[in-house]
Amino acid sequence: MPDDRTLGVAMIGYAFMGAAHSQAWRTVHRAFDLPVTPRMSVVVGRNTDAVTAAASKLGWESASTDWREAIARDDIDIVDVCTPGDSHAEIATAALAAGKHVLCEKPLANSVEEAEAMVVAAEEAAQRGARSMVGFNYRRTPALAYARQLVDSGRLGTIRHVRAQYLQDWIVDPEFPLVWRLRKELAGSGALGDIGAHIIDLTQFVTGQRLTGVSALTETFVRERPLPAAAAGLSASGTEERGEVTVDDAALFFGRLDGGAVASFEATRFATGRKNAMRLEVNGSAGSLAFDFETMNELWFYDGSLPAAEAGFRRILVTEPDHPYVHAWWPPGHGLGYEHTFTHEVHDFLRSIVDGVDPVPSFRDGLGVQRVLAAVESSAANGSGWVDIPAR
Ligand code: SOE
Repeated sequence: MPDDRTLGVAMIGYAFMGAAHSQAWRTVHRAFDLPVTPRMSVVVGRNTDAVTAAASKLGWESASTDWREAIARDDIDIVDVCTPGDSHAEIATAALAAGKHVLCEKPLANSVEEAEAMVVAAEEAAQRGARSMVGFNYRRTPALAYARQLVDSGRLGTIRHVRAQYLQDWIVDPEFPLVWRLRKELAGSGALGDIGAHIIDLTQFVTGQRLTGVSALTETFVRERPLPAAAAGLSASGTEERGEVTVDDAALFFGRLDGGAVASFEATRFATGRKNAMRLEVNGSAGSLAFDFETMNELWFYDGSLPAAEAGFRRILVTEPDHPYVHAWWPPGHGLGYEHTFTHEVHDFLRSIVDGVDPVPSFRDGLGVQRVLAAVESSAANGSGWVDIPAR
C-alpha cells in the first residue's frame, strides 16, 4: 500500500452500477473511520464524450476509453468492474494479473467456466496480496446483516424454510426497448442472473447453508422488443426496428440447502407494481424472520421462545447504532437507503485490503452462485428436472 495512505481507484463502466459505486467511493471515508482514502482517479467507458461527462458528474479525476491502459497505471491500486457481465472475466483477470485489488459487480460472470477462471486468477493473486470481492451489495443492508447475526446466534433454531422473492416490473411494457440486460450475449441471463443471483446469495449468506440442488422453470413473456435508441440503462426509449429477447423474464425454482432447509425462489421483472421488492422469509424451529427491501430499514422477527399469548411478528427498526453499519450514519429512526449498501460494500473491501485479509463474498462465493444459476437454467431446459449443484 502506498505511504500516502491513498488508494487509486479505476472504475470500468459508469451507468447505473457505476453511479452507485461512485457514490460509495465519494462517501466511504467520510462516513467511516478508515486509515486509507480512496482516490477516484479514472473512470473508463467506450464513448469519449459520455465517459467525460460521467467523470465530471460522478466525481472522477479523469476519463479514459482504454481500460487496459487504466489498469496498467502505477497509481491505480483498485479496479472496480461495473460493466455488463460479458466483460467481467477479461477485465477482472487482467487487473488481478496486474497486481490490482478487484471489486467486481454481480453476477461474477456469464458462465461457470468464466467464473472458474476468475477464481483461479483471484486465488493466485491473493498469494501476492491482491484482494478480490464480488459485489453482492444487499448483504450490506443493515437489516440483512443483522438477520445473519440472529441466525448465527441461534435465535431461529434449526432453519426449515427460506422463501425468497425478487420482484420488479420495469419491463412490463412490451414497448420497453431491448437494453443490454435483455440480451444473453451481454447479460448471460435475465431476471435469473440479474436479481435471482441476489436472492441466491442472500439465502446462503443469511442461513449459512449452501444450495445443493434445484428444480426450476423460466419464462420469457415478451419475445421481441424495439431496439434501443441509445445504449442506456433502465429507461431508454426504443426505435421502429425490433430484436429478439434472448433471456428469461422470470425464473422460479426451489431447492435444498445442505443444513436440511428447503427453499423457494421467484425472480421476475413482470410483477406489476413491485419496484424492488426483494423479500426474504426464514422459518426456523425457534423463530422466523421476514424482510422486504421496499421497507429496507425494517426487519420482522418472530421469537418462538415467548409465551404464545404475547408472541407475534415484531417490527425491528434497524437504525440503532448497535445494528451493523448504522453507527456511521444518523440517529435512530432516520433511516438508510439503497446507496448505503454500496458504501458499506466498499468500506468492507477497503478494510480487508488494509487488514491484509481476503474479503467476502469472494470470487469463489460468486462461483458458487454461478453454479446455482447454471443449475436453474439446466433444470428449466430439461422440463424442471432435479439438478444437483456441485460443492465449491
Ligand atoms: C436491475 O434489475 C437492477 O439494477 C440489478 O441489476 C441490481 O443488481 C439490483 O440491485 C436492482 O435492479
